[in-house]
Amino acid sequence: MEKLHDLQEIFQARIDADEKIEPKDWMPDAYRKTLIRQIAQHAHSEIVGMLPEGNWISRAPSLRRKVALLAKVQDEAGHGLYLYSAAETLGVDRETLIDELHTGKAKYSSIFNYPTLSWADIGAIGWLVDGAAIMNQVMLTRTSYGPYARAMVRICKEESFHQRQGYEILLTLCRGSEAQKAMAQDALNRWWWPSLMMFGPSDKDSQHTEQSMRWRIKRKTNDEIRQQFVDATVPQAEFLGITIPDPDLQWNESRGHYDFGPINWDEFWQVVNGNGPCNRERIRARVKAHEEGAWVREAALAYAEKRKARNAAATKVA
Ligand code: FAQ
Repeated sequence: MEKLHDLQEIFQARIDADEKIEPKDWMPDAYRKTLIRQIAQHAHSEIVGMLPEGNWISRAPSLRRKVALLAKVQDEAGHGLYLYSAAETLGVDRETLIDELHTGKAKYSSIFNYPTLSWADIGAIGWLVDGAAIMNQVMLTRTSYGPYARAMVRICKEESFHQRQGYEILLTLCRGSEAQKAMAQDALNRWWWPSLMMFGPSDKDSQHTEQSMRWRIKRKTNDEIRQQFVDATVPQAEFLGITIPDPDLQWNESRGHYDFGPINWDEFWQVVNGNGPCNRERIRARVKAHEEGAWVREAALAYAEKRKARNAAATKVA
């Protein structure tokens, strides 16, 4: 018992000294569990996040837009792969994680349960959703678990390209005809509040924040990053010339931040618990893709087995 207590003290001292924790290091079970939960949720979000945008690849308005969107969607698949790999270093296997997604046991970001109704939505996702993801993920490049922190560095660089391609789509629409500007405004109206929800419940209702901050898995609270996002995004909306759909939004001189209106937490929990506009459709699409890709996994595994056998035979001969 005493030994466990010592290990925990040493572990916390390493965290407090900003050392990275690596896969073979001792770590408390709850730290491991929290990381698996968060990294898996993050990986699932990247993979499910391909669906709303994938919906527009064949309808992109020009070849240039199509190439950029294709590259972005492929990047999200790559992010999912780095993150599943980071989760695997904690002793969980990928099949289990994917199974938990497909059976509704695992969560993924609420934002991907909203539909993409117009081309402007692709701009809004890049600008707002990738913008929100970056705010959160820049903090995670300094998270205490080494493999997660390192995956985040590359992911952030790619997300930053995504954010710019989204903003540029909206800038083009907002400098275009009245109808194009109206499309951009409509996209902002629909994506603004769900984007603020991405940061998770407010600090007073967040179950995990306090402990995750102590372990330096999280470096900022949900409300802190949400505020940072609002402060950075309001001037960008002003530059576009479109209006954030919040009558309570105003600069607060004494706080040095924008005040904003109340978030509809009932909607958030409905979406998180499987009752958003597209939850069922998203999981159905993922399960279908997994089933249809079974032959690829089988072929890859068979090839790996064959190579292993060939290498073993060659070693024997030598
Ligand atoms: N949606 O106590 P907290 C992206 C759950 S990546 C669904 O505050 P925590 C890239 C939470 O899991 C977007 N569930 O939890 C891209 C917990 O439930 P549990 C994803 C949510 O972990 C762009 C419960 O509520 N990014 O977008 C959400 O300390 C474009 C209580 O919450 C990440 O995952 C939500 N929004 O803080 C891809 C970043 N919020 O597990 C394609 C890594 C909370 O106890 C296109 N994750 N919940 O059953 C994190 O930083 C954290 O996990 C938070 C939540 C901040 C999301």
